[in-house]
Amino acid sequence: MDVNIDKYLRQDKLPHIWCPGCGHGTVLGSFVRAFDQSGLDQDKTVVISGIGCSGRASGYLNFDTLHVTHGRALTFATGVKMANPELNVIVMTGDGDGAAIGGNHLIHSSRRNIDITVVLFNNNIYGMTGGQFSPMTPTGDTATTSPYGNIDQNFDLCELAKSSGATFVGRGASYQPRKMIKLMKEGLLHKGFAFVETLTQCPVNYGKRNKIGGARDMLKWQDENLVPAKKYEKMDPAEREGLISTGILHQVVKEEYTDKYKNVINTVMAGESNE
Ligand SMILES: Cc1ncc(C[n+]2csc(CCOP(=O)(O)OP(=O)(O)O)c2C)c(N)n1
Ligand code: SF4
Repeated sequence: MDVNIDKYLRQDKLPHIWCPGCGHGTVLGSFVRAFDQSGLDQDKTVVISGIGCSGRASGYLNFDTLHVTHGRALTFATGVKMANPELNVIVMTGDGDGAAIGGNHLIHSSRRNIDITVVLFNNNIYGMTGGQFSPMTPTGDTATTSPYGNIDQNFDLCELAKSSGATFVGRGASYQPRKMIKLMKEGLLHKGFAFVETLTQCPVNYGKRNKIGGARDMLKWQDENLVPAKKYEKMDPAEREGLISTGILHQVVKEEYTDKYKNVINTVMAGESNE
């Protein structure tokens, strides 16, 4: 059963600025459906984004939203969650916003296991500023800042979040919106730091430049290279070459940060001392 998404979108902010064929709309559409299925209260939810094509997502969403400085969505989100732990706090970020300038915040938010859900739009490039390489641009790929091929090694962001302490880690893709909705719903309902990477195509600044083609070819590429996590785990390393695992990649229960902080406040209020 589909959902009427109108109540989740600010109609006066439409039409959106995303290019025809961009995958960002699919990620946003998946998010509102996941949110609807989660049963969370729209009026007790804050969505925060940085700057970038991905950062526009908060502007289109009919929630309490903050559109903040480039790379700092997680720092603002941490402040909101610490000020009122009862709120559902969601961050929408790009691979440049969240993994380059904001990469440090991603590591430390994971480490704290603070109860925030991150949706990271990974289009392998800086879309909004015209196609500079990001930490997610694969080695050898072309960008305006790497006309002879990117010499950096790209991250596996899910591995980074997991090893930093995130307690929910998953990867979805614009080719598989139904799976992405399910994944995002699980991430929203998880208590602790939930990191959801979404693979989204930027045909304008990444696909064409790297000879993958337009939106259709980029989705076909996803179709040919995505593997469900359970199947991926059973494959030997040589078979995995070039393939990308999707679905829930990691989920554990661990004490959440604002709960720990509440304990500190209670200790202080009770006049107890550790000294
Ligand atoms: C402090 C600062 N540095 C750089 C910029 C310029 N800038 C705006 S958006 C952006 C990159 C956005 O890329 P990404 O986060 O991958 O999102 P996309 O546009 O690809 O969705 C940059 C570098 C800025 N606004 N502020
Ligand atoms: S530049 Fe790329 S990421 Fe930005 S709206 Fe266009 S297709 Fe999407």
